[in-house]
Amino acid sequence: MPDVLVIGGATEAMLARMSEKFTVHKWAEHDMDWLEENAEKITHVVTNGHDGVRPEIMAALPNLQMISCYGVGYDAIDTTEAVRRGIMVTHTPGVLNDEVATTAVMLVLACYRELLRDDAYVRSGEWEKKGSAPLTRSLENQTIGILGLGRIGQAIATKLAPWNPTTVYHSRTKKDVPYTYYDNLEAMAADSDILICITPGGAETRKIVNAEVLAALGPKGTLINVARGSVVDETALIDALQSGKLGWAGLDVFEQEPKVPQALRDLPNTVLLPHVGSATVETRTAMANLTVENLLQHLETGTVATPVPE
Ligand code: NAP
Ligand code: 8YV
Repeated sequence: MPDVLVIGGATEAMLARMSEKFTVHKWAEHDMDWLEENAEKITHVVTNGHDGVRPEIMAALPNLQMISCYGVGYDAIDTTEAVRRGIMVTHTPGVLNDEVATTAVMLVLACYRELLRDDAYVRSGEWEKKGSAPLTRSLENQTIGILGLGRIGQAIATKLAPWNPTTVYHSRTKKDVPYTYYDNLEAMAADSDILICITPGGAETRKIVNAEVLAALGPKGTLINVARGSVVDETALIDALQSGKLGWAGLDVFEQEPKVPQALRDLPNTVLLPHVGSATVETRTAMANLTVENLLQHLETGTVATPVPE
């Protein structure tokens, strides 16, 4: 049987299906010494969007043919090197659009309607002592700027439509959609009440949401990040939230996951999630199935269902 190296969190169901066709090695149980001894036989890698494949691991595998990523974002995999070496890389586009969009909507609502503050108000007994909680903001008729109107960005726009927004977007290219296109992110932020980040991570989008973009979004503005932590300048974000230059932030992703700066945790105007955009049983099962199907199809036919565009 061929050998697959599993990096990161594959589910038991994934491991069981892979084991029918592969000898499975879990990276968590090994180290670089083991890898040197066993490198030649490993032809396939399964990983996730967070762990990717570290450059030294990819370099150590001379016969690597394929990397199957359990997630749509693959910024933690060096695709330039994969292309150079003829290594096929696959990911899981499409099957998680609705779930990640739901997470974005949940963060928007939690910020606008102060879900965490009001939940704490009930639990702490303040409601009984002080009476009604302070009023919140309505999500009706807001201008929503989407940074990255791809598969998930379009699902977010659709899911927010019942709140009657003016939807605008910035991406590299203009799309055939009924939303206004901005070729300048700062200009879009200035016109938006909510800025939702849903681009890929990586060098091209690194810190594109910078201090200027956050200032343009403004004291009444809300930043939502369900993309990658690298897309937002986290230091500038903390400064903007602390100083009141930015109103609220709902974040599913961070620069150094799972480390989240204490300053973000201390702020009352943040809602923080542990990178769970796609993390429901149903959606993770669909992602897991596609990850394993790509792996098995590559083994059996040399083709795959969902390669990365590169
Ligand atoms: P997609 O269909 O490829 O869409 C990506 C969008 O980003 C496209 O509209 C693209 O613009 C735009 N974009 C790329 N580079 C840009 C740049 N430099 N400036 C402005 N816009 C840029 O991808 P998707 O399936 O929607 O997924 C998007 C990302 O969401 C993933 O890569 C991943 O990082 C993140 N994600 C997060 C979670 C989570 O758990 N929080 C879950 C899933 C995905 P063009 O169309 O013009 O090229
Ligand atoms: C996963 C993601 O959390 O698909 C992505 O890009 O960020 C998430 O769906 C990630 O792949 C880890 O499994």
